[in-house]
Amino acid sequence: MAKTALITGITGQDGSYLSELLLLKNYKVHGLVRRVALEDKTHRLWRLRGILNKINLHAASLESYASIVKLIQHLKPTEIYHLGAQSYIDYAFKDEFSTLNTNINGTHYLLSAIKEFSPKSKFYFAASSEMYGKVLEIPQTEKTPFYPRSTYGISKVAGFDLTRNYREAYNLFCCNGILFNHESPRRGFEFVTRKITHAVARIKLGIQKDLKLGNIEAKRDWGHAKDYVEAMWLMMQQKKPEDFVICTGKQHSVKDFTKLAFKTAGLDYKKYLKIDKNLNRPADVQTLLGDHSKAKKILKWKNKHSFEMLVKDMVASDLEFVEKEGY
Ligand code: NDP
Ligand code: GDR
Repeated sequence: MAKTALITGITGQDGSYLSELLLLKNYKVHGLVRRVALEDKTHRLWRLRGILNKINLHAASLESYASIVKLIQHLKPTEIYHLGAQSYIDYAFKDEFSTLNTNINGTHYLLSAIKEFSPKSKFYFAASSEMYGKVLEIPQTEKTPFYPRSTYGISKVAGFDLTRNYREAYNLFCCNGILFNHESPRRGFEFVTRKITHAVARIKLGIQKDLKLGNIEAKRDWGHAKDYVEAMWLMMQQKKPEDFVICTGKQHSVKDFTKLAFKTAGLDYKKYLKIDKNLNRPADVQTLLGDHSKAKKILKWKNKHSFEMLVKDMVASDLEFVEKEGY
């Protein structure tokens, strides 16, 4: 019988790639979406447009236990991938309360509903390298203590602990993927990599003059989202639920990304980059670098895309996008 997967956050970057991967593996794919998404498919479901007739979308809310219970009771999915979250860190500083409410309660509601109504469902939680925040060790592994620097990071630590606790207390199959930054042509425009590649394309095509960025010295371990959704699936196929760091083990600064993105389009970043201090965060994460030895050993996972391949993919895609859409 075909496996069934329920994905929260299916409209996002990772949700769309994961859906495509699971469809290739013959899963029946279901997604939890906000009701408004079904009313405005062109804008809100753009990442899913190629597979809309192959997946099932259900209107529900991460803020409503009742709506989650109804869905879990009805579907009793083989696997649940919980990717839905307020994931933008600048916004977490602007609205701490909704970030904490959605991210912590959403995770708790799902776990509680699984325990009560579908204890055989496997559960994946989208934890994050943001949990390491002001890093206490370099590189970061599954054993590195957390020191979050935003309500987003705090909400992910809470989700991580809830997931681990439900695994230990109720013997459920629950695992945490501690994923480092991963990007793609489907990245939201508010995140720095997409902001850069979109601006590069607009500058190249003469519709933007410069690019304003905040902290360009921040360093990240950037991978490609296509590789990272494979790791999520692999975690769910193990005999034993465990937590894994997923990263490339290579680090670059925002400035490095900018330089390479402009160079890929045949431009010199120095002519266009402007620093805007208003874009700095009240508390930023200055450096992140992961160690994926455990994933390599147990999941046999490693990233296929290099940093250079990622930048090239995003710039090429944005040049095509801007040329076609004109914005
Ligand atoms: P996106 O921001 O692209 O997608 C977030 C998803 O969550 C969207 O589908 C969004 O739906 C949904 N969502 C947000 N708020 C709510 C809500 N109140 N109710 C229901 N759904 C909601 O994120 P990514 O795909 O990049 O990331 C997926 C997950 O992985 C997130 O949990 C993120 O925090 C985490 N993560 C991401 C990393 C990365 O580098 N990309 C690294 C580590 C962790 P809608 O379209 O309706 O807004
Ligand atoms: P991050 O990603 O905060 O790491 O969270 P983001 O791309 O937003 O920022 C990365 C770094 O770039 C610096 N920066 C800017 N960032 C943005 N967005 N816009 C700017 O103009 C700008 N200028 C400099 C930031 O200060 C920061 O240091 C992402 C999200 O996907 C989370 O959900 C996920 O958990 C983590 O990655 C891992």
